[in-house]
Amino acid sequence: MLKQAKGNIVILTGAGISKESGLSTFRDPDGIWAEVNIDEVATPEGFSHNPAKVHEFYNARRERLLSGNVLPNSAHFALARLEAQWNASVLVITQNVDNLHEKAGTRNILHMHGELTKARCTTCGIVLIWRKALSRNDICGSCTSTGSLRPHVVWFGENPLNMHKIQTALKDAAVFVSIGTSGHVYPAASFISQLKSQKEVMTVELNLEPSANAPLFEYSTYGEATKIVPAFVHGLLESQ
Ligand code: BV8
Repeated sequence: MLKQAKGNIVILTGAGISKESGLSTFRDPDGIWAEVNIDEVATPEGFSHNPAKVHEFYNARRERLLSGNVLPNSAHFALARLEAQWNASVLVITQNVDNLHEKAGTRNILHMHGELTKARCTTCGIVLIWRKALSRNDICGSCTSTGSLRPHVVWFGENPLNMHKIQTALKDAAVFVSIGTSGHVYPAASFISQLKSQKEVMTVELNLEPSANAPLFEYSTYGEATKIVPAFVHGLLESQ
């Protein structure tokens, strides 16, 4: 399979790639949505109904991410190595709001669901680096309004970020690799069907178990990301 791989690589990642770094996934039995109600913490309605509850949910995740105990794993490092050594472009499109791809060295990355380490002002729209707890008492450093800062995260019913750049990259992709995602959340879950109707694109799923979109992928390997992703990247780099 890897012999034929050449050209631009687009990689979609989900929570599964960060699981072995100690971050929970969403839909696994021990996932986040087993603990909290999606509608209460990951929708604009939930935020307007009880902003303190939503701030608490994201503050706990931000604190965990920045605690020093959550580090990139060998799958994140393998993708950074691929970007550095592949003879065409490598773009990571991540659904994750953690910063582990960047901490592993990935530079060419698009977060489509936002970032835990950023806050956005609902008054002036500015996006700020934010590494501490966020609450209604915080003041926007740009327009000085109080209580208008929210997590810079995309909730259900909100438009994902960077969609124009994502569509452009998908059109130019020669290889599409989906890693650690269950294929339940749109529009990310629709990328594979879009690519199937496009020119020659090699499609690969690397996941712990078959995702909802598994039948649509040409190739697949199942196992833990820290094992199957470095092996896949090694095979790609050896084949070029
Ligand atoms: C939008 C907030 C319009 C950030 C999240 C009906 C049909 C189709 C669509 C819809 C519909 N009804 C509503 C919709 C739209 C909705 C949607 O898709 N709903 C679903 C539930 C049906 N989507 C939206 O609202 C999106 N916006 O559609 O706007 C639009 C459309 C097109 C263009 C422009 C505008 C907004 C979606 C974003 C919502 N925000 N979270 C946060 O708090 O983190 S979603 C949440 O799910 C996270 O962002 C997460 O990234 C995302 C996807 O989850 P996964 O990453 O896949 O995680 P999951 O736990 O599900 O799976 C983990 C996988 O890893 C598993 O397969 C597991 O086996 C594997 N794994 C586990 N361990 C390992 C492993 N793999 C390898 N190694 C391991 N060790």
